[in-house]
Amino acid sequence: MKKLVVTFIACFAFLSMTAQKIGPPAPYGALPTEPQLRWQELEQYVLVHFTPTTFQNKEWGYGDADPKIFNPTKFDASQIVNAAKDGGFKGVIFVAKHHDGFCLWPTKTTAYNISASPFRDGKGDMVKEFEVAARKAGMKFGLYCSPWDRNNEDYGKPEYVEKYRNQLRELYTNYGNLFITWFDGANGGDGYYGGKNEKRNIDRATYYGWDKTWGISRELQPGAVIFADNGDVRWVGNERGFANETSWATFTPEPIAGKTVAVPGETDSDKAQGGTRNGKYWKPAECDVPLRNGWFYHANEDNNVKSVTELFEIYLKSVGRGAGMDIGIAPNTDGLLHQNDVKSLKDFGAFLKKLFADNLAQAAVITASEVRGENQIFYGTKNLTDNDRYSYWATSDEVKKAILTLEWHKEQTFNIIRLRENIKLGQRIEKVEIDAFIGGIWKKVGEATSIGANRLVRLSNYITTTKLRITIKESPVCIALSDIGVFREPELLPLPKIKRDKDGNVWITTETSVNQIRYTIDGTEPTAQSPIYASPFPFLTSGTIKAKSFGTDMKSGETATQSFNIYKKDWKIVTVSFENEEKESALNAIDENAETFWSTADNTSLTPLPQFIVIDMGQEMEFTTLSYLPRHNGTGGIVKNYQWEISTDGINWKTVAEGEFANIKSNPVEQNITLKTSAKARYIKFIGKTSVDGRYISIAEIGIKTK
Ligand code: FUL
Repeated sequence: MKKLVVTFIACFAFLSMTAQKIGPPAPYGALPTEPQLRWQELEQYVLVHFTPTTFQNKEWGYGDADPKIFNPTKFDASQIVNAAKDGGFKGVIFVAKHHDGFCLWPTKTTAYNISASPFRDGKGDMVKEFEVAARKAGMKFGLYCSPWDRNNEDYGKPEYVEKYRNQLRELYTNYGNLFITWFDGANGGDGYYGGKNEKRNIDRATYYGWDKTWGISRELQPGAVIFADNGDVRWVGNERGFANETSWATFTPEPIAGKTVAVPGETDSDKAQGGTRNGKYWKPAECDVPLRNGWFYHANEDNNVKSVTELFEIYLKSVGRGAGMDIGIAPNTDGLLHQNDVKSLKDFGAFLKKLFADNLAQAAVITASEVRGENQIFYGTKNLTDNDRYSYWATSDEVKKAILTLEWHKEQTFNIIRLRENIKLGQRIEKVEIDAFIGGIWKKVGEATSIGANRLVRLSNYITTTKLRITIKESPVCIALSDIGVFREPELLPLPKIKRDKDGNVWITTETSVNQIRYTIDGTEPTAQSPIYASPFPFLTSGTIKAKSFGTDMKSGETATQSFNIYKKDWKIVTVSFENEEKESALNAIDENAETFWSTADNTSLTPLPQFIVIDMGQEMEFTTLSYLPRHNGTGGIVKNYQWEISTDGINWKTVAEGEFANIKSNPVEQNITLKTSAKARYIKFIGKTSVDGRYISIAEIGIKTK
């Protein structure tokens, strides 16, 4: 026995010496910093929005809210943080100040802060409460402090930048180690500004002196990554939560249209979705998306909380593409997360846990077509399943193509393959192909590009096999792969899709067939007693339809929810301020089709703003909500400042609502404006006063709701 141990040690020493001779592969391209490595390991975190804006039921506060309205009497940071933890999220970013300028900690920089509110009798510090709750839950903590401040009288002047930097100093000094300092890109525009109520434009590239401002984070929080349009972690360029199918962690920022150089605070968001192969910097993407439609809590979105199916799609298109998944959660006016949000997070967390509980690759015999220097200990395939992101299987310098084969002694069923590179050596692999041995032959079942820190390939079906093959088709340098995972996704009954056609009939369908679909039309949860969906049915009013799949065992799937405006069959366009080249196109605004839109720009002309559309609803209607659905393919013409007028005779008009659709450019969801009291009218007029691109307006749909 002793002899055996000695021989083993001798062999190990020999192999180690050989390994030293061979040495690790040379790093390739831009490399992550230590804080970036820690960030890549985190994968999932939440972003909490909670300010007086919540109490105003808005998405962007104007900066004029009375601090007295901020009184969340049941506030419990742990309830919120623990709900996120249950969802599998490992970090919490708290919005310490949003665009409304209200500071959620007792800052010395402005009186517009939590001390002026009734919360904890003016002695509260919500940033601290979130920090304590996060640390208690074993989660990382980060802070967002909005550069844009619609309350501050000095906004636009150098004095404000000084104040802002002092806010950052306070935040980065008093709340422990942060994993991220978050800088959003919405900047400048109209606001309260100490009572001036005016528009203040700044040059987002130069005004904040980003180098110096970010320098505060570097100095006081050296372990944090900076998130910004062009930070250590880049904004993915949309608020849907999706990175491109091919999304490189490396990125060379490009100047935005009209500029010649790329600067720290801004970048071309279209390019950010895919990154840059061999980009100059390691700047992985963060995909931020709210759990509901908006970043702030709105009671009318209680039914619009994303389901596990929707969250998992986001997960696959963010974490599964080497990016971060940053989900927005929003406490209600009590200061708690609504039960629907808590449930969806909990179900999602349980789903992920189940999915990743058993890595089938660990039970496989894995062989590689080549191992660097034949050194199995340092570079062998064992390193692929040891749960260490930085131990790795490598090939010799000249070997840039290779094959890994996984073999089980009995059949396995799975549909998700995970690959990770040792990113300390850069993002190396160009492309892989995945084959399974089915019916005696190798069949291609998947492929992937941009592997990097984490790549999930979801196969189109579950596969049952004893052999799986991963072929590294292309790499500019030798391979350094750290992980392979093979998983079976827990089966969920398909989430129904609820649609209404142009005749007002509702269709409920599922992608794969199910035993039954049951539904409700009053906003309540469908149960085994609810009506069975058999064929399309008319639904001409406004309201919410919910549907669920049921299996043969009568176990149910997730609830699908769809809210509808009043049906518009008898609606007509009375007049428009601009007749598009295609005259009929104004009808696109009332055709129940979210894909088509009316716009006041065509190939020949572009008329100045404001622009309007007048609609005859065919008869007098009573309603409480007016809705505008922006186009979602492109941002051209999306309305920012709006005005709604109504009339009973089409001659005398009354303005019932005007304001701004906040954050509509990044998050173009349906905008529902609820009136203080219900209104009666036959004619409605929608005026687009300004648009996000300032040139014309476009409308996918206009609608009304009775409740
Ligand atoms: C954006 C902001 O304008 C939104 O209100 C929200 O805070 C989102 C996370 O970032 O830039």
